[in-house]
Amino acid sequence: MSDQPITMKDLQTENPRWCPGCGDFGIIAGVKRFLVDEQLPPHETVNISGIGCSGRASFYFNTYGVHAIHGRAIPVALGVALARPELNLFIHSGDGDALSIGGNHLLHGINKNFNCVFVMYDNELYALTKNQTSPTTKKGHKTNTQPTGTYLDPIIPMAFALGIGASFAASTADWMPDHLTQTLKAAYAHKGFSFVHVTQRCPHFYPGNFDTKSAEWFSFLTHEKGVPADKRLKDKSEVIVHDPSDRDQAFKYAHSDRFYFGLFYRNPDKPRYDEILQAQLKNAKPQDRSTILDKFEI
Ligand SMILES: Cc1ncc(C[n+]2csc(CCOP(=O)(O)OP(=O)(O)O)c2C)c(N)n1
Ligand code: SF4
Ligand SMILES: [Mg+2]
Repeated sequence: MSDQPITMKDLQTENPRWCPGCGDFGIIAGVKRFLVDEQLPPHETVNISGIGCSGRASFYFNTYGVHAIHGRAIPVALGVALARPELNLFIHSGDGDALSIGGNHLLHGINKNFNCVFVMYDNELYALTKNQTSPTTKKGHKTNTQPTGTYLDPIIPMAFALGIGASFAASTADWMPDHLTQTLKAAYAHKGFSFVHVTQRCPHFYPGNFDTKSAEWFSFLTHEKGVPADKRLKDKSEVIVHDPSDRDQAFKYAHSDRFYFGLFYRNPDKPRYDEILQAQLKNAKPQDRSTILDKFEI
């Protein structure tokens, strides 16, 4: 601990083992930029990840962290949120990690609404296991598990999050550092489970999936209580004012074929499991263990 301001250098670790041009670099840089902007101390910050290329994220922050098992970052994070609510908690999870093996945990994490920033790295495939179909792979896209083309329409992560009742749901992309950091700022300011979907490039297995040179295929959702449009791209793409309390409209944007980046929805009033439990613990009277257990004697 020192009185010096926290810098990007303080958060650096070994060099990430990701391919050149991987969008994961942009995402962790955005999270680090946010930590520096907010001066969140590394010893009070925890980054928890699942498994995948994206799962390696927790290695690359000089903070506390857990590289959990596949799909299980959320229950590990819930433990941290309950035991150490004062810590700044970030979860990193890929599209496969979050929506396949971890789908069950994601739905309960969203429903429990415990306080964390959940960052979903969506490159629309399983990258670490070498180009396999994931729940977000586009229909018809050829992968190593469905070489004639992916059979089903993809699950839409934003529609899933809104459908489960997310109290905060926003979307951004790895190549928009300004927008990414602003989105994280809004996510962190929200108290509850902040679902942040990040469109992520995987140049190794899916080159050209997202056209980062043009801005015509997406729109920014902005509002005075939302996330401002990206500084660099706002004049090159459509900017729409969207009230983040309007869940019906948020669903319409989520279900559109067009991409929308920004704050879709926020509900500051959704009850929080962690808060409820903390309050109960605070008021609980100590009881003798055998008195409790004896009640269950048959
Ligand atoms: C229990 C378990 N099942 C399967 C795997 C194999 N596995 C490792 S990563 C992965 C998918 C990762 O995809 P995603 O979450 O999209 O991450 P990405 O690599 O694309 O960042 C799978 C199936 C595993 N490690 N553990
Ligand atoms: S395989 Fe794709 S997601 Fe994995 S490190 Fe390489 S570019 Fe990134
Ligand atoms: Mg993936």
